[in-house]
Amino acid sequence: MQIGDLGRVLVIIPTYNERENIEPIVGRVRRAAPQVDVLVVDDASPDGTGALADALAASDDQVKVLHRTGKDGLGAAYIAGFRWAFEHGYDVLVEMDADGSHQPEELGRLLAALAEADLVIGARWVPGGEVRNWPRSRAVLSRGGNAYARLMLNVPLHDATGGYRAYRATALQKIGLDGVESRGYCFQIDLALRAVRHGLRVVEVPITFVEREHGASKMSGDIVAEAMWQVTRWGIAGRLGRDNL
Ligand SMILES: Nc1nc2c(ncn2[C@@H]2O[C@H](COP(=O)(O)OP(=O)(O)O)[C@@H](O)[C@H]2O)c(=O)[nH]1
Ligand SMILES: [Mg+2]
Repeated sequence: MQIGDLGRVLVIIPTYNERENIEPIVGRVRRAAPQVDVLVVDDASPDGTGALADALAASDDQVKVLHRTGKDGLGAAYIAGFRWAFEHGYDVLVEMDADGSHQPEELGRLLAALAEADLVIGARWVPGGEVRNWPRSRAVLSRGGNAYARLMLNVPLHDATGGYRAYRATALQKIGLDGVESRGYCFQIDLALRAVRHGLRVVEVPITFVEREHGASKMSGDIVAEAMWQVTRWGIAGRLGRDNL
């Protein structure tokens, strides 16, 4: 559905074992932004999240579900969701976690900022941004990771790992998704870097990130290692003038 001049907006929610969260999050999006459609991208969650999403879709035309065959990482799930959105003619693609960390009530502010941008990142580590209920270790990891990415990649961003975002479809088409190989959370850094390198307008808007109350985080050592390794690689390639992102 149309929002102002932005066109048709789709909120993409990737899920893996989010049984307790899926209904509340979809409900909150539908209430906070009734014009916006929702696509749940489920990686065959063993806990039955996919079936719950199907039930929501059955009673609401504005909710859709994309089922994938197995757990394949956040980046891969988003790319599948983006391609679905292109096929279905959406103009704005929003990334949102299922666990309530990204508050649907803040979506209006992200979309408003998109009037003057190609990519809006909901940012925690900017003035006005906030994180609730994170252990100190997780905050240190996120701040440290962002500081490292900013330094290595020379991008003017404070939350390149942030996953609450709004993209113009044209921006993603310009970036091109075919060469994106990041599977885990470094997907977010990857796309932010590509957006900056392509000369797109990237804007950070402060958000309040609220740690999940139900279910478990899928963050792992492998995901952190992939991100560290990739940022280092891109950083060195960039300094040598060889990052063809
Ligand atoms: N489809 C899909 N979703 C995933 C995968 N890994 C994580 N997610 C979802 O991505 C979002 C963020 O993951 P979460 O575990 O909350 O990470 P954290 O917030 O960094 O601790 C949640 O909605 C997860 O269900 C995956 O491999 N496939
Ligand atoms: Mg989370």
